[in-house]
Amino acid sequence: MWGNRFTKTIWDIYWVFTYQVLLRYKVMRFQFKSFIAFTLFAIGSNIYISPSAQAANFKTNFTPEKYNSQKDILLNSITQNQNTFDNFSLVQSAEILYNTPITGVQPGSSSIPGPGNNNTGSASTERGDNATFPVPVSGLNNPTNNEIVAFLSNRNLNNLLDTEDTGASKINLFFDSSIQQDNTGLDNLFFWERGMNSDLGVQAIDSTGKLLGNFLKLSRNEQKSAGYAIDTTEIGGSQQVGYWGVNLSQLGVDSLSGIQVIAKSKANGDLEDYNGPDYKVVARKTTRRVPEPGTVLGLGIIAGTIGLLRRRRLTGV
Ligand SMILES: [Ca+2]
Ligand SMILES: [Ca+2]
Ligand SMILES: [Ca+2]
Ligand SMILES: [Ca+2]
Repeated sequence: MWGNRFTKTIWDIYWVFTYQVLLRYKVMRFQFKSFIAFTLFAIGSNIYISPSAQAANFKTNFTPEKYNSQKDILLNSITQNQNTFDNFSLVQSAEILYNTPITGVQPGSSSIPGPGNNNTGSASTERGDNATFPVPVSGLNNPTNNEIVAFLSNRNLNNLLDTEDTGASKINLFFDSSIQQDNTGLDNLFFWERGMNSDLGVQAIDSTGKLLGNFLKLSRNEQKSAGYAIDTTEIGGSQQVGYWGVNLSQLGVDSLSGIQVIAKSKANGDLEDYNGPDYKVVARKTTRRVPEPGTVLGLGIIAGTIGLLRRRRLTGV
């Protein structure tokens, strides 16, 4: 956090300096050297002062408390650092960029355990065995963008995406509002993964799907128990669900419109096996943006400098 503010201030000063240099360039060329030096310093501060990226704990508050792993488990709120909040942005649209296709479907094939079980493909829509569902699960059909949205745009933690162990996928998920960094110290993105046995790649995207910031691998080893288990259609028993909390600083961005979620697989030519992540994700809605001290300081410097330059021009100094 401190690094962000410091960097912002450095950049504010940098722009003021640039403005001054451009004004004076013709008469004071020697300043160009210090301009270059300060440019390098500003770039350096941006590169070397990176915010800390430590995974934080949170508690999933759900209904009913005495849940049934095959039925609806509704996300009520999240508690983190003694703050409980329920203002979530949910997935509003999706774009499948890649999803290993389902193959070898024959009469009698099924996506559920038992004879004829077909485990090909990658991400599919999934639900608890007796959970409600917005549309039927994709099963042995490749899922559509709209089906993915249907399963991720509600608070039912027993509506999710299931990825086959050797499947690979790359899907853009857009939230219903822009997610901004703020100074609450709370995470911005909250993921749950069935089985606590898979990894998930994440990167921020803008409203056009353009990649922003840095790629982040959420590791199965960093998952903590979310306090419930689910038994869904493609598995024969209940599995514990784990969670990850992600702050925008871990993704190297101040805001995002969505995320690209990535499952890697050696069968797809990737260097790693993510072991088919089975996940749900929500974002914390940004309700207010409080100016950070660094920004206020930086804006003050800009205003002061512009005022000074104006006065100098007026008085002919
Ligand atoms: Ca499947
Ligand atoms: Ca899993
Ligand atoms: Ca089942
Ligand atoms: Ca899986």
